[in-house]
Amino acid sequence: MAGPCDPATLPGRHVLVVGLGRTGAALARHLSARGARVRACDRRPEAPLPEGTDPAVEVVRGADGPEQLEGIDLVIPSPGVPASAPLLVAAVERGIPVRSEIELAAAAIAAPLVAITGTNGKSTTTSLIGEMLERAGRRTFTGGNLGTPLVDAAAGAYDVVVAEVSSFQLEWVEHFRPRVGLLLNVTDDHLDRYRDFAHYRDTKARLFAGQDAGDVAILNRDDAAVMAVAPGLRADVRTFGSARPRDGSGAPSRVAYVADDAIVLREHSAELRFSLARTTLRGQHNRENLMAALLAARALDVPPPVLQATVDTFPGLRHRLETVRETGGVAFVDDSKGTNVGALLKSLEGYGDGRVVLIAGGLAKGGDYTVARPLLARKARHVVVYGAARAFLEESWGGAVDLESHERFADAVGAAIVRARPGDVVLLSPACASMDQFKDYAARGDAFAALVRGIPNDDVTRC
Ligand code: UMA
Repeated sequence: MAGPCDPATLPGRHVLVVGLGRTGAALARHLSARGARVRACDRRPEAPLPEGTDPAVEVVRGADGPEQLEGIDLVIPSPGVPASAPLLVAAVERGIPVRSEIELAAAAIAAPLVAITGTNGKSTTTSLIGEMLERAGRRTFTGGNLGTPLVDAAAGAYDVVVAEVSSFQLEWVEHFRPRVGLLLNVTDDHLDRYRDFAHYRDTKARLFAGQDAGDVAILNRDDAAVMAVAPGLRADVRTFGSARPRDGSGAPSRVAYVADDAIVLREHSAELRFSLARTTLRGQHNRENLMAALLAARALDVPPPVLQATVDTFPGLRHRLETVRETGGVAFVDDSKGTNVGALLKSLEGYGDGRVVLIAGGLAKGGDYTVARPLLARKARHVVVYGAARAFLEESWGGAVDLESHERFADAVGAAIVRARPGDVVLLSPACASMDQFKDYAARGDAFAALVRGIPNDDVTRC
């Protein structure tokens, strides 16, 4: 691979890593092990020094401005650092290359790479694909935005590498070339970071920019914003969607669709059927995740019996429509990972009309939340909003649904519990990020679970 991420060019190169979170720590390890001269900076004075950091790494805490560029010839920002950060703007102005962590990682990984992006469903689909490959006996790395930085895969002996990829990670890629790339869906998200929806979608589409004939691109046929990127692709396109494509519709020769209680994969003239009778993954969005994962695993020749076994037994992800308690006829469901309005819509669709008591709120990420009004009016009996976004949510949804507002998360959960009746679902599907009151979405989900596990058994049936 050409370019500044070529592993052969790293020894002696002066690299600046921006951010000392998970990505920064992994980058510092990777780069210093390959002979680069590393400076790692973080705006937080209290940023912890990652364990096992090579003493040769120059660590600067409490500063992430352009002055850090002195003597530097490659910059690798953490995903949380926006392109508008003064340091990155100055690097571009001075002609110092800026590259994403995933670009550096991919340049060092020899195994075939499967990369999954989309607004929602990435983590579930990534985990499903990883599980399918593991079951097929392949040594598999499963990570990326899911939690373990992709660059960590470079140090292991893997047959295949499966990575969840966020739009943030796609901002600074040029040669990133997954053998199999998946774009699951694109709806409003992160509009506090991007100029508009088109900017966000185009950033996601960069997943395919380095692909060529011989690579595979997997797209959602039912999502117009996804299909808009198809004409520019050089890879072999395969699609999934809810309905069987009509003959002569120009659909590719490999497609997935839903038929009765099964997913059908059409591979040229052959058809494979995967029963959905035993899966615990519910809802239309999970059918999409399953179809995408099946297409990806077939692109890597995983045998059908292994795929059916994974469909039958995959338990789903934590904080993603996870039932944390059922008592008094009420189910308490943690969907804390649903941090945008598209995720809320997909989650609501899985429940009966008028049966949901919804808890939503936290930090809104821009975009139009009024799109949820019709579905909320149908599915939700009551909505409790909380946190920094509560006035915005009240404005977006007020009048469409019975709604109350609380500043503190714990009060919002308490209010939802009081409203619940037998047959209801108390659903935490916040449509917002968590960081106004929590470290991350997982901490918010754990807080929800702790609160609802603390309810005495007969307390939710009294209303
Ligand atoms: N920092 C600066 N200057 C800045 C911004 C941040 O110095 O301008 C510092 C912060 O002080 C902090 C560090 O950078 O110390 C944090 O970097 P980071 O926010 O990039 O976080 P990491 O720990 O490196 O985690 C990142 C992803 N985080 C984000 O994209 C915000 C993790 O995804 C990912 O799991 C991890 O890399 C491994 O790949 C999380 C996420 O929320 C789950 N992702 C978003 C999403 O899924 O919607 C995109």
